[in-house]
Amino acid sequence: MAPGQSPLEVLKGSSRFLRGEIARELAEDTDSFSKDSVQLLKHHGTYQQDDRDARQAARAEGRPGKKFIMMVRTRVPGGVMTAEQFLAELELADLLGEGTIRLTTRQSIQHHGVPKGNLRELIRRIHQAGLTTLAACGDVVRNVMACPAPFESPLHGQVGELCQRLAEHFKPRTPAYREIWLQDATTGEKELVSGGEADVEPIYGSTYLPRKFKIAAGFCHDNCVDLYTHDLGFLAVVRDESVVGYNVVVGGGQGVTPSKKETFPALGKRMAFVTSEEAVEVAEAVVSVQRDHGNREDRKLARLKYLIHRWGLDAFRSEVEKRLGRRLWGPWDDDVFGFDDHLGWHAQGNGRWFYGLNIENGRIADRDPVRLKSALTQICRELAPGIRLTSHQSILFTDLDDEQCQRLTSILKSHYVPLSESISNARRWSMACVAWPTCGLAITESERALPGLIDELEVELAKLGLSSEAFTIRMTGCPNGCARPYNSDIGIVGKARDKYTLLVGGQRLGKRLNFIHKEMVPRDEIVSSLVPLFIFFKLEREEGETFGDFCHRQGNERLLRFADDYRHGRVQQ
Ligand code: SRM
Ligand code: SF4
Repeated sequence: MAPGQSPLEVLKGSSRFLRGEIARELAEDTDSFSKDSVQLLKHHGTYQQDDRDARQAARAEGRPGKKFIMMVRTRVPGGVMTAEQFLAELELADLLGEGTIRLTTRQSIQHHGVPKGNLRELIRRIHQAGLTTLAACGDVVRNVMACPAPFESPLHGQVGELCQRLAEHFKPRTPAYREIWLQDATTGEKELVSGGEADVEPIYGSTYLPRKFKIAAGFCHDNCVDLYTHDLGFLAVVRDESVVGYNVVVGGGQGVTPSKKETFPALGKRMAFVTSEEAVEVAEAVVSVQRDHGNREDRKLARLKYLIHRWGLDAFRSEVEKRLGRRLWGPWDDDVFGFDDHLGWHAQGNGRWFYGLNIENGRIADRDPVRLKSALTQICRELAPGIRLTSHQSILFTDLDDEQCQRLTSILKSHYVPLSESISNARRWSMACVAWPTCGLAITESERALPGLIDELEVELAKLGLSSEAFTIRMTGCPNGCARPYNSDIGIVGKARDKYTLLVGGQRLGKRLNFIHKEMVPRDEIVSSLVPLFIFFKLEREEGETFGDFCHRQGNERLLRFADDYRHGRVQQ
């Protein structure tokens, strides 16, 4: 191990391809894992957390200590699943988790509150359902995203197929996963043994990547995967209803560490055009440059965006070309120009229909009176539709015939689930990350706070006659950016206890970063801070201008000045 490498690099390198002491600690009758195992476990798709509500309550009663729980993430490439698989996840939540599941911003599924003693059984059963948690987290290529819309079109077929090829190509090869989680169940062996498959990671090597790595494939007319926020994006170039190749976009990322000045959110840069046949080979070349040159000393500066920032795009592309042994074409002019959340009813093009149901912040639970989990369970059991998860934490039910369409609506209604077409635009286009109480990095509430803020905002927008405006609101409990708040029309980012940074000026299209409007806004002043901006928008917008575009055109100085005038009664409406 070269000097100056971070302790995690040493740990990965000596872990025997992610085995470490996980198997031994799993067999122990304890409620938690050692620090080293916690790090390695991420690559197996699970995080050790502690229930921060329970910790606070215990402290209040003078009982220090943590209530350890595990989060388990299933990776679902392109969000494509069967009803049977989805049903399995729902049932496992009751059996081995805390009774809810959560759809993520990357088309995956999370269980929370899993006791250590249930972990192995949960992962084993997820595998039995034909799914996996391997590489859902950790320093590897994470869940590969693609537009989930099931249209019967060659375009969607081609992009979906690339997504699956990429996911398969970058899947870790370590036998550790099978040994630790599956082996005794599948072979009857009592002891967890190593061996069998060879210990080889052809792409990753023994230290895997310097950091997480995110890939998406999407369309110009529909950037629903938020392509510019990824380390690597494949933007389909379409001619005559067929994908002729992809513009390759590199170096996007959202996370920021305020205490580390060198960190920043970045949009990906357009690097090259590749044919469909070349795409996986080029992806491997890009990943290998990051593997060999990404920062392994400081994890806060280890994402691909920092390597590209350090080298410049030209030097980065040259290194990729060197590995490919040929020059790459420059990107074509094609770029994103549309965005679809796929909610509501759509004809698939084969006589069937799909319905996109908005799941507020991705949480699937039964909460009086809305029995969402029961409704989805019944839909899967009775109608067995195809399932697709969206990058907006929502779900599509696919392949429905006319009769099933009616039945689906009636099941949702009888469980008091709000239909996508009945919710406000503000709610429909919003996302919040998990944050409190499970996320150990959360500074503020997010998932539990956003619904209430939207309630308030809906009232204000209705008063202004702006309810039909469509803009993205994305909230996170810390600056890591898990709900992608830095390119949305409105970003609300946890900064200090119950205080948020308010950002504006991004766009639904996802091709522009927003800017900080105000720092340290208390939660109960977020909506009142937005109201003057919406009034300004109403008074001075140009025809067809969106809220984000308006804020961008005005700039923060003018926004602040107007807000000040409004507060001092100097604005006539
Ligand atoms: Fe994330 C860490 C949840 C998408 C940037 N993210 C975490 C952890 C695991 C906290 C931790 O490290 O202890 C969170 C677990 C919370 C919990 O209790 O479940 C967490 N991230 C999530 C999810 C579940 C948010 C959601 O509400 O859906 C998303 C799971 C995606 C998936 O299925 O794979 C999720 N995270 C994202 C995204 C959005 C995306 O990928 O499209 C980002 C911004 C894009 C990016 O990566 O730049 C994101 N998460 C981070 C970061 C900052 C990374 C950085 O480069 O600085 C962290 C912290 C870290 O890695 O050290 C983080
Ligand atoms: Fe946790 Fe921060 Fe990610 Fe929210 S943005 S889930 S608080 S790491």
